[in-house]
Amino acid sequence: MTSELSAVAKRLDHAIQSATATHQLPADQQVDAATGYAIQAMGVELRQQRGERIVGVKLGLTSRAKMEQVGVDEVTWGRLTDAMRREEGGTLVRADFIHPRAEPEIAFVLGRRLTGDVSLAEAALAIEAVAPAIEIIDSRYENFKFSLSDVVADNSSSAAFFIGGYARPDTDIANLGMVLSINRRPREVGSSAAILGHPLRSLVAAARMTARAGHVLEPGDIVLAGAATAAVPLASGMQVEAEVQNLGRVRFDVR
Ligand code: 0L1
Ligand code: MG
Repeated sequence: MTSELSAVAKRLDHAIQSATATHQLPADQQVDAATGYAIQAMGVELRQQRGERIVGVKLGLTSRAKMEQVGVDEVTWGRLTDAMRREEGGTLVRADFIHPRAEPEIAFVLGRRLTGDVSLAEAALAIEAVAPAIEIIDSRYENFKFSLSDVVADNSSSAAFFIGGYARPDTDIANLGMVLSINRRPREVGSSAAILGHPLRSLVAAARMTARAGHVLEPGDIVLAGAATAAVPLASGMQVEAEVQNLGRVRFDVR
């Protein structure tokens, strides 16, 4: 069984490295979500063997708009590595990805360890800074089609991320306007309240869900809280910008 899971992890890792889509697990070989997370851990281990370092986690499918876009209705999480982080204002090379999409998010940076069942107040106290962010998702599956366990195995589609300037940890993030613009025109508009009702709930969920897999959120870790809107497919030549009210902007160009 372990060797079969490891083969799936290797196949997904090859899809990442070669920027070519692969197939979902066939219907009669589908696994449960816990097994999906085991495959995810094996895949991230392959990245670590190449020298990548885990720098945080992302929460996925935290808004109704996102769940409807892909037809999966459970919150998921994935691991972020240093190699996935891109410089704010920089360039994303389209050819490095299969069918990338961008989505506007809020990022937390932790100032202290956060793990297990924590309250909203404990989560708030663990935040060192908040920032506007863009996550690049790039399902490794053909046609962006997957089940819950497929997407979990695929590190919740995470491919890259950009983080803007940091704001104070006590910034009110309950209901901030979030706009994703392409070539300076708004394409997706939402509110941070669409992220589980309040982005802080994502942090609580991150502490709880990661602990279940034995993963602890440490000081300095980044937590991407999830998108407020549907994700936008990217093409070469696009200028992409996310603006989060009171937090500021983050942008990049697609080459
Ligand atoms: O970050 C996200 O919400 C994406 C989670 C996985 C589903 C997708 O690929 O859209
Ligand atoms: Mg996301």
